[in-house]
Parts: sequence; C-alpha cells; structure tokens
Amino acid sequence: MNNRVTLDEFIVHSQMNQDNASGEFSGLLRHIGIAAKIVNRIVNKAGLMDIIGLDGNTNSSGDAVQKLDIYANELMIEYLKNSGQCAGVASEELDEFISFSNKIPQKNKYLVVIDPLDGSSNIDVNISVGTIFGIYKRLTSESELLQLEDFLQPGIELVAAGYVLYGTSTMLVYTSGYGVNGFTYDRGIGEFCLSHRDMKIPPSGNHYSINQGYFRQFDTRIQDYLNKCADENMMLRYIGSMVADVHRTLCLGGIFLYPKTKKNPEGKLRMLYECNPMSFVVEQAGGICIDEHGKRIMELPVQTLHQRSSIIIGSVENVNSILPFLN
Ligand code: P6P
Repeated sequence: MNNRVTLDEFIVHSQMNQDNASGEFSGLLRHIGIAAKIVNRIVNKAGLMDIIGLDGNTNSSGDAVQKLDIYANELMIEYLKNSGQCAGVASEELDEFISFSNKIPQKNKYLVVIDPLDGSSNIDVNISVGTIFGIYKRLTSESELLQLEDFLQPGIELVAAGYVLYGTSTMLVYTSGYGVNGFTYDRGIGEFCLSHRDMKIPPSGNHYSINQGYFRQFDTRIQDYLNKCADENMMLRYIGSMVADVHRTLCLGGIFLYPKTKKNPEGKLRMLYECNPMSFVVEQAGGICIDEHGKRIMELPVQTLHQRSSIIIGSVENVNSILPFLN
C-alpha cells in the first residue's frame, strides 16, 4: 500500500489538529508548495534555458541579480497573489513591500516575507540554492492595504516559516510552530512527499560553517572561537548558500555563523526573510539562534525591511559553547 503522505495531505491533516491553523493558512502554504515545484523545474533546467547569468541589475541589498532571481521572485509573487489567502509580500528582490489589491476577493489575514532564490551566486556553478519564506498575521485591519508595520514584526510573531532546498534532491522543510517536517520532491508524481517527520537537530555536531575567508575581518572574539574549533579538530563546511549550510547543520548538528565584517558591519544576512524564518525552523527543531551579542534573533526588533544582522545558529551545545566568547 502506498503510505506516502503528500505536502497537501499533511497540511490538511495538520489543520485538523492545530487550533491556529485555518483553511486560509493551509491554502497559503499549499500555494507556496506549488510555486516551489515550478521554481524547482526551472532551477533544474537553468543551464539549458539561457536563463542563467547576470541581468546587470542589483537588488535593494546591492547583490548582483541573476535572471533566475527575477524569475523566482515574479513566480512566487504571482502564486501568492493568486492564492487568494495573502494580503501582500516583502521580498529580497523588491525595495518595497507589495500590498495585493483588496479588490481581488482576498482573505487578507496573512502576509509573506520571502527570499525567492537564496544563494543565487551559486546558480551558474550548479551548487544548491534555496527559497526562504515566513508567514505573519497582519496587524492592520483586513479592510485596508498593508502597512509597513505589518512587515516589521519580530520573528516570535511568525505563524509559519520554512525553506526549499534545490539540491541533489529538492526538499521543502517547514514549521507552523508544531515541530519541523521535511518533504522530498518526487518528480514521478509531481508532489512533495513527507520524508523527514518531526526533524530534530542533534544536541551537538562536529561541523562549523563560516566563510573563513573573512577571518581577518571578524571581531577578535569570533576569531578566538574559530581557533577553538580548529584546536578541537572540528570540520569546516561552507557552501555559501544559507539554506544549504543551515539545512546540513539541522541534519548533522553543529553551528553556522555569519558574523559582522568590515564589508557588512551590521552582518550580511537579512532579518526579515533569512535570519528569522531559518531561526524559527531551527528553534522548532530544538536548536538555538542568536546574534553575535548573544541575543535571541527572533526577539530582536525589526526596524527596516532589509535590515541585516549577524547570526549564529545551530545545535544547543555548539551555540552555548560560543557564548563565553561573546560576553
Ligand atoms: P558570502 C548568498 O548570497 C547569501 O545571502 C547566503 O545564502 C549565504 O549564506 C551568504 O550570502 C554567503 O555570503 O559572503 O560568504 O559569499
């Protein structure tokens, strides 16, 4: 008997068991899953479709924008808008947020923050990239267009968050506050199927993940910690794609760090659509996520759409082991 559970089935079953889940929320999650399937198809054929390569622009964060970035962004926004369950979107690829017109019969309770294609600098060399998303309930009245305050919510207000990893296989991993579950895409049936039920990050791991090339730019406290990792013969693993590096950390245990550098004095990774959603997933899997001052990422105030932060995320024992260096 086929005991496969598809993402859609899992979402519907979860909706029946969770008090905060609603048909609107489930419908929104399902549309994110549909958009991910289409992005997956394009990412897997990117090299054949003259869709790779820089398009000559830069995004609000100053990153060179890949054609696939634009495609993924436009596609995600289209599906979120058509879901009829989303009031608007803030995206890495957009300077400002989008409020979907309430002329369309919209259930305007939820908004989505998204990094449509994270790690895009790896696209041209066929290394894993990902999509990161977070879902909030809006703060303003459903009869109005969204306001900036709806998006500037701390991570603790997230209703759901997750990521899609376009790797050797394509996985969608998400949490709605009741643990973390992973779904692997089965091209044969065109569905994400439950493959990693109730994911838990190991309490410790032997991998540390950081761009060691910036060693000279890191705060001396971070340098001292990295020397400790080397002294303890920990394994350095770094892909340069946050989704891939954090997913490996979630699966094997260990720690991922992106501290402040001279180039990015506030840190490189963005609070809204990178740090907070990934923190929600890792915390729900039993991990910890802090900034380099030891503060819990999900409690930090969010004051601008593209606000950056340092981030240290991973297993309880590994993150706790850096705390003495940060005080
Ligand atoms: P660096 C990708 O561009 C990204 O936003 C994250 O996915 C990744 O963790 C980080 O930047 C890599 O940055 O400076 O090491 O290339």
